[in-house]
Amino acid sequence: MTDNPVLLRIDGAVERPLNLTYDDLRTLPESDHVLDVSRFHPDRKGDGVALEALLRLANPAPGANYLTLHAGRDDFHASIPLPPVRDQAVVVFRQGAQRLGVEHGGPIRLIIRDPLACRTGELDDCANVKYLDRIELTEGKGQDTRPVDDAEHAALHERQQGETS
Ligand SMILES: Nc1nc2c(c(=O)[nH]1)N[C@H]1C(S)=C(S)[C@@H](COP(=O)(O)O)O[C@H]1N2
Ligand SMILES: [Mo]
Repeated sequence: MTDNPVLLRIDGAVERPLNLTYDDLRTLPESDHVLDVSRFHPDRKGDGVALEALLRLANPAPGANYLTLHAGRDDFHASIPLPPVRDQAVVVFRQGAQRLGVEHGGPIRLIIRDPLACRTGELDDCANVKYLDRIELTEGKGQDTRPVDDAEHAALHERQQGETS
């Protein structure tokens, strides 16, 4: 199954952990799909599914109140409160009929429809995690490696040079 690997795992405080492949995402009901995230963010590309649709399948435990977004590729992690992000986030995985390229943060990227500016709150642009491979539900805040000050933030963006900025 090398051409259809697991791209995204949803685990932690959920009733039903999920291991999602490209085809699993692609074949979700049409009403779960969110087309063309450039409508929310002019510089960002792709089509996805509503985070809420995946959470509905995984069924978070009653006490789960944070969601930690993990990117193994560059060891980047953001932990954000669940209630405000639930109906705001889109899990982007394709661009039309193509898989989402790494230059757009693929194979999976989270996009918050209306993020705050960087480091102004929990649901900021820095939480739009690229190369997302795991969403972990927790009781209380989890791992978060987002930059905490201007210098760290500038250094991070410098390291990401060559990607979309
Ligand atoms: N995996 C991963 N996702 C990430 C980052 C990162 O360094 N690694 N940087 C974050 C930050 S600080 C910002 S502001 C946005 C930048 O997204 P862009 O490259 O599409 O502009 O991605 C966020 N997602
Ligand atoms: Mo950022």
